[in-house]
Amino acid sequence: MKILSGIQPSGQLHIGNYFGMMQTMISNMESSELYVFIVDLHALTSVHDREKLATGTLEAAADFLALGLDPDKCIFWVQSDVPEVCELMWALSTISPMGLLERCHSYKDKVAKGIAPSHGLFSYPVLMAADILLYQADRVPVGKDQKQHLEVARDLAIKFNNQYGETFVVPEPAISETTAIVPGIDGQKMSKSYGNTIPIFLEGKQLKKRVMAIETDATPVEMPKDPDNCNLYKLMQLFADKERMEQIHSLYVNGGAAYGYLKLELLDLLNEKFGKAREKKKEYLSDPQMLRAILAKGADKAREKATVTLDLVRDRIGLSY
Ligand code: AQP
Repeated sequence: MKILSGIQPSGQLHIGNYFGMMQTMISNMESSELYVFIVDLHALTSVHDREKLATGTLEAAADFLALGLDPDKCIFWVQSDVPEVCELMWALSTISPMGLLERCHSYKDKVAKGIAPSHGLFSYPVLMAADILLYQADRVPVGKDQKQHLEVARDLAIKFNNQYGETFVVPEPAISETTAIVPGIDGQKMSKSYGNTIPIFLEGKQLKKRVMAIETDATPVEMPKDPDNCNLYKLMQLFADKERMEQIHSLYVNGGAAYGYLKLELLDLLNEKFGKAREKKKEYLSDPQMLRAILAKGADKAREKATVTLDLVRDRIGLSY
């Protein structure tokens, strides 16, 4: 089984990225043929600062490795190091119905949030389809926000196969119900571009400030509260064990849940979960040459796979003469 997923180096990676995708990818390392990549070409749709993109790419790589990804047990690379993906994107663009792309809500959401409405942002789902189809992935673990983009990839694979003959594996999304949409500190989807994240690698006072800023309502401590409508409760669920969550649930429904106290508990749980990884990340970042070497080796492996698919595609569509 080939499992593939990518992450944008468009800002500090956050616990939504971790629970929505990174954790699943790392846990699949032993049992699958795993493809993990840093999608810097996608990040170009929102990051136009050279330094930010270049640094963000190395940082995202360090994040993944520090969290436990073993580059010897997967193919781990940077998207732009395998430019074959751009050629496949073009081929797919020529069969992508405008209506299909116009229905994608992520484009509209991002424009509404102030990201410039470029052609690149609009055609993001076609590049994502190329990412997936180039490596013939069977499954793609993503958060719920990417479900529609996965459907575009499936539609394009089916359309291409029908038009030119069996070529692509039709990929399946893998979305965990419990972590499908991790809320940000303001209750919207946690998102780098919304400024509402809890970054995985934030620490000390800055992390405390962010956790204490989680928005909650003004219900007094002793009054019952609705856990299903509480942002803090949803975040606690990601970290606390089952027994503690039962106690917290009872405090919510019967009264007695103190938001300030729970936030401090969440802070402890965050430090416990990510403390070691933070130290490891510093080690990786202290040796950027080693990071680059790991990524270059991964790109070589990825390109070998990409070339096989692209040769087949070129032949199917008439680009080999
Ligand atoms: N809040 C979230 N809950 C669950 N999963 C999430 N993901 C992102 N946010 C959440 C999943 O993380 C993976 C990598 O995402 P990405 O960085 O490539 O792009 P994104 O989904 O657009 O993430 P952001 O933080 O919202 O980035 P910006 O603001 O730059 O667009 C994906 O599988 C995603 O589903």
